[in-house]
Amino acid sequence: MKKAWGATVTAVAVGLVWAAVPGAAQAAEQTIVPSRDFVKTQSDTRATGKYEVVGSGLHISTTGTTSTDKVAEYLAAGVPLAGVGEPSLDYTNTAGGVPGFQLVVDFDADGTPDGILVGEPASYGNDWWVSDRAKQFVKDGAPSHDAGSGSPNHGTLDGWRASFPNATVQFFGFSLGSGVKGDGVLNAINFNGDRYTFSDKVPDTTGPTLTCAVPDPGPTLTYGSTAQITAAVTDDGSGVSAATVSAAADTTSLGAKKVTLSASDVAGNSSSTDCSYTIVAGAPASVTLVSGGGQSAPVGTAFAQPVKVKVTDAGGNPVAAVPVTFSAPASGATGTFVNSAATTDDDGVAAVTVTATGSTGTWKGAATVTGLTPASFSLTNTAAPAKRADLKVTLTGPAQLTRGQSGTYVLTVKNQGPDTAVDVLSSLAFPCGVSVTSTGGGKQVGNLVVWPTLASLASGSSTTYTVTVKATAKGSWKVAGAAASLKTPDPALGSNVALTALTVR
Ligand SMILES: [Ca+2]
Ligand SMILES: [Ca+2]
Ligand SMILES: [Ca+2]
Repeated sequence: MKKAWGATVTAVAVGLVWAAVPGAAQAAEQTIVPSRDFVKTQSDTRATGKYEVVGSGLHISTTGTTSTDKVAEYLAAGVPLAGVGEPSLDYTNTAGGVPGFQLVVDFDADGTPDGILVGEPASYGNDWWVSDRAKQFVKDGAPSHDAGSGSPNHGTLDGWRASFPNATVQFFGFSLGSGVKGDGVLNAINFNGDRYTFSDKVPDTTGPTLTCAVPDPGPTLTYGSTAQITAAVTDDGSGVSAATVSAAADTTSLGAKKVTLSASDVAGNSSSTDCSYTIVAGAPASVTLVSGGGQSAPVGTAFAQPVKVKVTDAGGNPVAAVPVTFSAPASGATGTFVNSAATTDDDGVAAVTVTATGSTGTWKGAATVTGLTPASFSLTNTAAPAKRADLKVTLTGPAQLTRGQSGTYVLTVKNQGPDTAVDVLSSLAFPCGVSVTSTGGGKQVGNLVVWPTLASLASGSSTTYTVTVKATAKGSWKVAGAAASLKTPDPALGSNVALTALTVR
């Protein structure tokens, strides 16, 4: 035995996970997969020894009688020696020697193996012996030291259990050799109440892997289209029963969706995954007027509400990001658009602001989407209301002058709106008791000063004229200032004249 028993049990015990280890009370059929379950750190199969799974058995053989003729393999146990019963090998011998049962035992329960109990019923019945390499306390504590067994230190398992009540079996297995030529089939190992047969296949206990054929969060599929959501199926165990699985996509409504796809492997394990996809609106199928038709607006002004049209697909779903071109008649009653090339929003709506232009009357505009019948809308241009400008005149000047004295008058004309006053004519009339000495740019006709027509006076603006006079005759007089637009009606003419009194002494 070349193995170091000091190898820690915990490191290798995980190599074999029993499907069900309820204890000897519930004996079970177990399967050993050598490639998975034989504990590699314990293996002592040498160069000219070999094993292979044949059916549910393990064919073992050695080719000669040298030291390399040995087949010895172990499985993790970790159970009390007290409970393992009478382990045995179910072996069909073809030729030569037969294997013995091997129990790697931690006799003092300190976690470290101390020796191997060997059972060779063909030679010694139910007598189990330990080799000379076992620890001294094991050999000393052997139930019997009588001759006639495999070594001087031996006994029945019950005897060993009585001597070492806390002993634990860390590994169990079999050994043929070394130096023994043999050939046969190990049909089964009976241990701890269970019967272990062999298989060269690791049992497949996990379902296949499904990979959605489309990445998260999924592809976009068109409303109303026919589409399959698929998943690729792989299984590195028993293999898949179908390479792909699929389900029809639900394209009857918009939005994010998912479908659960399931698949099975050959061993019957199944698994599933959620495949996500998103349904979006289809191609534009119609453009219709939403609002804004039927409005009226004076020529030159914007219609109060924008004209809105909606683009939908065949299912009536709004289609976003569709270019819409608005158009109006080239002449006559028509309109202009703030931006005639619009694009639908997420609600499928494109809107445009329209200004009435050209002549009065009802006209028809169109919203056009390539390939679709345009949506039309009617708008009415009404006559622009007359302009109005309320001019207000104020006049300042001296209330008294003595003969020979000069005075200054300031005429202020203010446009109180709302529109621009066009062609504003202003004048200032003086009594005969004064003579005009400076007209402030105006033209004098007798004692009347008239200024050149002012082309326009914007709403809120004002203009002033300054005239100087000299008193020439005693008396009480009035000075009158006036202004009027020759083109723009004034709704309050009373404010267009201003008078101020003058006494000359
Ligand atoms: Ca020990
Ligand atoms: Ca599988
Ligand atoms: Ca006025």
